Amino acid sequence: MTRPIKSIVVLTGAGISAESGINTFRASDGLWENHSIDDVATPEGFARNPQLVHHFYNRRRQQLLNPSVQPNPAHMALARLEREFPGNVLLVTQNVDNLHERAGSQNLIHMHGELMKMRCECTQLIFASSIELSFDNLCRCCQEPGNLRPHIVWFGEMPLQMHEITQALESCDLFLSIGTSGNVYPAANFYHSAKSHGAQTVELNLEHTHSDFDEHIYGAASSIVPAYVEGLLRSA
Ligand code: BV8
Repeated sequence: MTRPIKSIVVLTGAGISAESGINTFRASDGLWENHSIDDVATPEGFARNPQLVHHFYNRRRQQLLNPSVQPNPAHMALARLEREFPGNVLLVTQNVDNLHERAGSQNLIHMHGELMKMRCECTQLIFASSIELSFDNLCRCCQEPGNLRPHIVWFGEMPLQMHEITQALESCDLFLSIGTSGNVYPAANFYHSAKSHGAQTVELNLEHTHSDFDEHIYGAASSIVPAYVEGLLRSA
């Protein structure tokens, strides 16, 4: 007997933004723009060659700002779920794009950071990022070059707001995983935490992953997510 649904946690990954034209992490076989993950998505890589890493994120920022990249019906459906569901909906995304907020989602945690923000390594102050960030940019706090980095969680760094996420996973009644391969931790363990605290767990993805969710719904996010949200709202 499943308990009534009063609280929902949704985890999204790169697959929800694929139909908006943003490459997924896996489809590049762990290579982005022909760069190895170690070179462009680790603190060691940034220390070795900050200009290479700034160039890598500048290109992804430019892509995100292309007018052809817009929220798709899956992003819109999750914003509708937050607006219309008679309970709490927390959206945790692994994605660093801003498509969820542009679709209207507000109760949103970017656990891997945000492409459109930069951070001073001395003061930890966060600023809206200019499109082109380079080693020479001065941070507004220290007024010195060389302190700014993308506000991105790299491999080997602690994801953001893990305390809030853990609390939500332990108290939710329904956990939805959308468009993620479950290859990156600790996000890949979230369903297990929710399930062990009695939540129903549903995976909505293009292909099967290795996790034993209670329910699997396969297909393209822009069609399966709106349909699933419609059903959830009708039965609420
Ligand atoms: C940490 C920012 C500890 C960068 C990213 C346990 C075991 C093994 C390894 C580890 C472990 N614990 C920690 C690790 C190390 C590491 C890790 O998990 N490595 C992996 C590769 C094995 N984890 C970390 O380092 C994390 N930190 O654990 O810190 C710690 C503790 C104390 C103190 C300090 C530290 C930090 C990880 C964060 C890395 N940063 N992003 C950037 O984006 O530039 S991760 C990166 O991968 C992206 O954020 C991406 O979103 C994310 C996950 O990938 P997915 O979103 O799942 O994307 P993917 O392409 O893989 O899958 C897409 C899916 O969508 C597919 O299934 C596909 O079928 C589907 N799909 C495609 N199209 C559609 C679709 N579905 C529906 N519709 C479609 N149209």
